[in-house]
Amino acid sequence: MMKLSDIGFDQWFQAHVNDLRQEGREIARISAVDRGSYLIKNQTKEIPAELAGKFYFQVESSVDLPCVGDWVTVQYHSNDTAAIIHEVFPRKTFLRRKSAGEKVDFQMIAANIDVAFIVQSCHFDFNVRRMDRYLVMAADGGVEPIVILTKTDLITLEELEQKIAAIRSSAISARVLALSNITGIGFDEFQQVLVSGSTYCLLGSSGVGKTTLINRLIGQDAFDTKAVSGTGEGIHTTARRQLVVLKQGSMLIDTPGMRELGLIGVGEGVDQSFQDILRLSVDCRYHNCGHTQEPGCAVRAAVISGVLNEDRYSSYMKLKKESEYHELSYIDKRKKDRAFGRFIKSVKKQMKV
Ligand SMILES: Nc1nc2c(ncn2[C@@H]2O[C@H](COP(=O)(O)OP(=O)(O)OP(=O)(O)O)[C@@H](O)[C@H]2O)c(=O)[nH]1
Ligand SMILES: [Mg+2]
Ligand SMILES: [Zn+2]
Repeated sequence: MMKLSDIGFDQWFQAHVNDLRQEGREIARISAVDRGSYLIKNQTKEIPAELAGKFYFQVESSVDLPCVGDWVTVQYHSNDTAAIIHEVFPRKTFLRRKSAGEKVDFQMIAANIDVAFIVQSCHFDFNVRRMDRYLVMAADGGVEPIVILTKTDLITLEELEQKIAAIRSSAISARVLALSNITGIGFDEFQQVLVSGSTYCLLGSSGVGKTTLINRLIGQDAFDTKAVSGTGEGIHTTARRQLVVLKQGSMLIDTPGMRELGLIGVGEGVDQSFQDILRLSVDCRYHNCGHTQEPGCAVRAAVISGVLNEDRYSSYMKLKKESEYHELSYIDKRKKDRAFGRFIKSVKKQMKV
């Protein structure tokens, strides 16, 4: 029989068991999340699970809800064919991004990940600035990143070398693996990275070959993949986040392709999508021009002369404000969290005495 440690439960989590576990509750890991429905995994099986009622009124942020990779306490019912999720263990590491919309919040992608594979296709998808954002995301959650370049069969060796040089020249120090799911070149090196008992997460745009990579590891077409359109744009084939246990003992989480950059980090996403305005702003008189009433503003001038569409200008201003607001509020929130953490620590200390 498998042990919980075979699916990643270690001393770090063990240390929290006494705080969390109550009579009649068992430990399990979230293995799939599809909107509101969950699958959990334990030593013997994978079964559906639901959230305990308290989640619906206690949770303040979506970050407090279980996500794939989380360790939880559960209560089994219906002859152990279903379960209720009660508590979420603290997260050793995590991957998250900013939620879409105006609220200051984050969306969890996966928890308790040892290594994040940042997957980009050599064809169409390759973009070092986007790679940076994923690297920031991994660093934010304490996850080691490894870059994987797929579809090397579609470019020449020389082109591949140029891409790797581009990564290195922008000071990215993460390990870079290149492979083709079609020819299998580079696949052995990728497999050697996988350590039994460790958990990996595949991140990257739609259509880069994340699911194909998993299918290749499993040795069969267990999960759906779909051809990308002529422009190289993916169509979001994978809809849910799912943890797969490989025969050799490591765990791999597949995620749906992420749509756009702006949602990953904080702030810069807007400038990425408004390169035209960014280029215009180079000619603003002041370096820190806000593009509203400042004298010599090249962006305003472009709106007035009709070079820049008024709607595009206002959409840019709106998004810019929103992302700056998010950035500031988030920094505030973090400060408060840290202050609260110190408070809890001091209370605990006093209790020990
Ligand atoms: N030429 C080539 N095609 C590949 C390679 N890897 C994957 N593909 C193809 O790319 C398409 C998309 O692959 P998927 O595995 O569905 O991509 P994904 O990253 O899982 O996409 P989402 O689930 O939408 O996030 C499929 O048609 C694959 O056959 C590769 O190394 N070379
Ligand atoms: Mg997929
Ligand atoms: Zn300006």
